[in-house]
Amino acid sequence: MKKIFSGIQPSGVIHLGNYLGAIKQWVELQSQVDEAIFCVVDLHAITVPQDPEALKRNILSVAALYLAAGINPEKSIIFVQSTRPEHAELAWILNTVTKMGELSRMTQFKDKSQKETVESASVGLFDYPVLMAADILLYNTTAVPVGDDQKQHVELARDLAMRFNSKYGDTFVVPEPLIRKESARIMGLDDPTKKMSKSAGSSLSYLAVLDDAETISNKIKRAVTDSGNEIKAGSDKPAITNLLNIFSEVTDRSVVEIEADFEGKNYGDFKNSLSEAVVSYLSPIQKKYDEIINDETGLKKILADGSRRAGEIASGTLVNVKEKIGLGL
Ligand code: ATP
Ligand code: LTN
Repeated sequence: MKKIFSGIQPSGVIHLGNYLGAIKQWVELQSQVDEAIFCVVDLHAITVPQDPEALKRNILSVAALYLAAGINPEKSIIFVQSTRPEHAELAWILNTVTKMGELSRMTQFKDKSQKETVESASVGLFDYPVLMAADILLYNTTAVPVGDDQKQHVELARDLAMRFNSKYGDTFVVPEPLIRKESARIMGLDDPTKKMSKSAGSSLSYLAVLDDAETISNKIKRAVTDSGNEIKAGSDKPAITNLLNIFSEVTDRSVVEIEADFEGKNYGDFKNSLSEAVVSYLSPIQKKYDEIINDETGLKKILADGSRRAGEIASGTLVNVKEKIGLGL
């Protein structure tokens, strides 16, 4: 049985990196597997400060985007993490088999706590990967489709599953990360050495999935380029390589074909075509998104149904886990 689970934090705008690195492959995968579960991980989002009103809006917005992208709620389960108590409960239990040293080595914690200091980072931020392991392990997940930056977290989930199994007997399925090479790491438009990110200092880093045509075209115009003027990918040309990758992803054509089209042309021509390609890729998604977000009752009904279906699986796992450990009466 193939079962996939993945999630995105409702902590701000969803950008093209999230979309191409995660959501795009979810849509393809949902029809190839036995079970697909996509979660809006709001408990993860609060590991850094969030405004309550904005968080509420962002939760619905991320869910609407899953649907607009083509996640089908009849095939897949879509739900909001905090509506299921099993996640926090299993995270607590997994905390007891997790080592401080393991969490100290997580690069996301190191990066994010550096923005403040380790002294003032929340314990939740430190514990973030354990909650993510709980998300994954509750659903007997076999594969976790994510971007490259989450590989280390999925490996921790594997280690915790194996450790628990050897301590208490076979309980958890050991999951694998599932990472698409082509779009594993979309880089920032303003700095091609850093991943495209919503929490980067500048909004020029990312193209948001909901950006309008003018914004997209302006951001692409201002995207940094490399020295020289050839439209060719290469390790010495990180900026143009990234733009070519994006072009390839949104048109489903190979980088080599696109390079051939732009032989002898300049960055200006290339950027104009790229803007058009991104706009025509995103506009049907944006149209669907508008319809879904304007039907809040319908959206909440889908999420309530997803939460109920998720609960049926998660509660079974948790009963089994507690039994193995000897918890309860
Ligand atoms: P932040 O920008 O605050 O670090 P984020 O943009 O990484 O957050 P997440 O909610 O942490 O957003 O990630 C959601 C999914 O998108 C994950 O599967 C992650 O691997 C993927 N992802 C995020 N950024 C990129 C990127 N630049 N390229 C490819 N995939 C990405
Ligand atoms: N940490 C992930 C979001 C996330 C997730 C998960 C992804 C939380 N729980 C479970 C896959 C499976 C991120 O994308 N930053």
